[in-house]
Amino acid sequence: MLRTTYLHHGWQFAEKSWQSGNHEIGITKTEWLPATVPGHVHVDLVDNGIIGHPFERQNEIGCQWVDEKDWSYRTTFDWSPDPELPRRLLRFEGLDTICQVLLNGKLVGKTENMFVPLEIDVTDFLVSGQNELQVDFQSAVNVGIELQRSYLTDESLAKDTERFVDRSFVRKAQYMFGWDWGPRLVSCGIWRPVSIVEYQARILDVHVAQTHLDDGSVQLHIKTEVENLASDLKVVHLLATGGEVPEDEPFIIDEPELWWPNGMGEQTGFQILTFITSEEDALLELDHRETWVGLCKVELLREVDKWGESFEFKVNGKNFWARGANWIPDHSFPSLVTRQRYREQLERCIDMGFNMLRVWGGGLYEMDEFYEICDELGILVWQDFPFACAYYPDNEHWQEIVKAEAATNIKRIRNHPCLAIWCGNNENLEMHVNKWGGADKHPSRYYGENLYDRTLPNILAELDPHRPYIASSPIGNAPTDDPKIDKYKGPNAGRYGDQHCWDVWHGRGDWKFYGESEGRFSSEYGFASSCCTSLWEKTLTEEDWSPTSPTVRWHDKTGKGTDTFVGYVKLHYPDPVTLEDWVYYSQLNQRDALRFGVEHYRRSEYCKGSLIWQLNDCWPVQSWAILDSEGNYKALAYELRRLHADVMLSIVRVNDTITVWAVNDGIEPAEGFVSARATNLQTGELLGEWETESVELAPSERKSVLEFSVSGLAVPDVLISSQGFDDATAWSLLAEPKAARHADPLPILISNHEDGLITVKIEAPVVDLMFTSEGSPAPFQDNFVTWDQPGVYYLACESIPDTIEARSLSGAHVVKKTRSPL
Ligand code: BMA
Repeated sequence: MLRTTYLHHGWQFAEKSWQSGNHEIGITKTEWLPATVPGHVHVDLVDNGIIGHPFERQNEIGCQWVDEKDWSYRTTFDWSPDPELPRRLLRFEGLDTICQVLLNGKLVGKTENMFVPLEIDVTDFLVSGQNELQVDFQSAVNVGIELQRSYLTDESLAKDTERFVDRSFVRKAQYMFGWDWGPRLVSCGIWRPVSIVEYQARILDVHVAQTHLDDGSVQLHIKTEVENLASDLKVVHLLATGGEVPEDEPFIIDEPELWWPNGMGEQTGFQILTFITSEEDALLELDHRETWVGLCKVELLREVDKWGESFEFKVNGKNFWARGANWIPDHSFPSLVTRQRYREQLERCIDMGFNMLRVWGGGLYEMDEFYEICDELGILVWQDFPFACAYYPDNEHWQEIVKAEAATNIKRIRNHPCLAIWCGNNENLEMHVNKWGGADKHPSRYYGENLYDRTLPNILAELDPHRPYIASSPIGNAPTDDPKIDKYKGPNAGRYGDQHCWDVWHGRGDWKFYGESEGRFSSEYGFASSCCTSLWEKTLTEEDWSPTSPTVRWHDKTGKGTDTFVGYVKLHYPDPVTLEDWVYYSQLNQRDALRFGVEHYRRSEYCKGSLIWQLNDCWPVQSWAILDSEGNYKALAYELRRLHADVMLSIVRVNDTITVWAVNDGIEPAEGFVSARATNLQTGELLGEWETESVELAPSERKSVLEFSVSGLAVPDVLISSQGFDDATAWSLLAEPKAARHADPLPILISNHEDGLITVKIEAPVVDLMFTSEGSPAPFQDNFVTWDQPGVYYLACESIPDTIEARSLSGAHVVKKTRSPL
């Protein structure tokens, strides 16, 4: 049986120039110090007390030197030969990035690609007894600069060619070089497991290809790649439920149970176990692999129609409204993302009603665990290839590199039913067409095009031919002369293909401009806010505790100065004086922005999906993320459950007229009544009430169901709320939150109602009542709640924390806990 022995013990690391006696005194000398593998050099430097944690205060600046140095890692391990297992590999699942590997002092391998495992045949290099293993990393920054220089020279391009940057020349997660939400921590390290693999024969790949036939049946075709399969050995595939299935011979599953994304059905699947065994002895097992198969077919419709060009997904023959967000790498040092962390993050996505995530091109091909959990939970994955916001070298040499990288990762991911679509890159086409930063310094051609238009589609045609592929996002074939198209140009134009709507935030600013987006599928749009207070507590010291302190500003990479960022919030909310104000108001403004945006897209007759920028953060920062880097819910996260529900209500106000819309993006029709009421914000007094007749909504139907006038009502005093169907709700103030006249912040009584439920008693209406416990969102099912009547309310909760703080738009509330029933 194949044996894997992990080599994760006894590692040490040191700065390389020190070993050769060339160190710069006072800056770079470190001795051989204990290291963690898998890991990253910054983490080892923190653990050894050499640098402060780069996430804290402004330590990021102080550790930039780390990336300009070369680093070595070494360990020893004992090994003795096993004649039953004559083949011996040293397998690195991931090396970050440019390095050479020495075994017992001999150079045995090299790599320059973080995304591809390195396997080295060490049969001739291992010695019986103690072995010495060393990995020498070269600075990715220095190598990138050198490669960039020579490539630009060879191509006769100017040194300062726009967006043809050093990172384009290193096959390493691009966000590590710094992004507009992430620190620049380029780093290096043995970032994935390392092992000695010993075997006689082994399985390299199992591909379970699916063809969905018109009669509803599914044809499966299993093909296995093996190494060293002697003539007396064979490959066998068994269903976990019993029975054998053939190798390289198509077979049909009649009446299959299909795999569906969240909200459309079950995530059904089955396990196929593949063995290398012997012709004579069926119990002999030389290697095995498990493949989880879910039967699912995703299509992407991009058809010319009366509005322009569609962009709509279909799963198992059914059109659906895609809802979710963009996933960035979940940590600045991706070796630290555990299976548990993936699970927590992805379960949060389900809680927020997602059915799709886009793995963005400035990051990674994620680890197997990510796709496994997406399979299990029903989250479709839009997978970008890792190229973003830059030109890339694309001559034959680079085409070969990208081909090999893509092939490895396509094979690794393609069996997952969650995988919906491949995309060549993030925004590179749009960058080239719209000449970001000004036309003069752009190269005349679209460098990288060979990769996205030739290398990637060719290798996909070979290895994963049935999955949709787009060459870039955004993409769309808008005519250049249609005056009706929104202000975006080229691939980002409205009404043609998907859109990244950055007119809001980067362009004209305020979120009201979402109302002008004509996206057929909004694959990126977002509004930034602060992380939660408890995360600031881990990041700042007392002197930093203000919304405009240099450290708080450092943890904002959005490219907007304080005045603009705070200004966006102040358009709607009061002046944030304290950091706590800033957390609260900026998160509410983000919530309002995406409420407005998601509702706009869901009311649209032609938009078929929304992927918010961005789900997560890789460090403590103010960004567009829905969850801060500790996974804390920002205000928007709670609201997304409502915004992503199949049946959603949306309140639209134009002058004195209120229209309530109802939208059904579920697979079942909906029927019910919709009502609305206007109440006084200070007292809860009823000012008006309206109701529909019974309303029917077919799947995919959206329409206005109720219209009424609020003329004569005192705008600052009014809250409009609406409810309908089973449990759809919506609310809106008539005034801007900063201009509304709220009740005074009266004390709030909280009592334990029964296990898992608390009662909350309020004496006056509350708007956006936020419960926290020591700065983190309180462990209540709902938060940022709005209740338009004084009274007693129930909240599901995991536990009642010892301390509870509460604030609403009225101000801070005194919270009194009582044991008596309310
Ligand atoms: C788009 C993304 C990211 C970026 C975001 C916010 O360009 O693809 O590159 O972080 O907008 O600016």
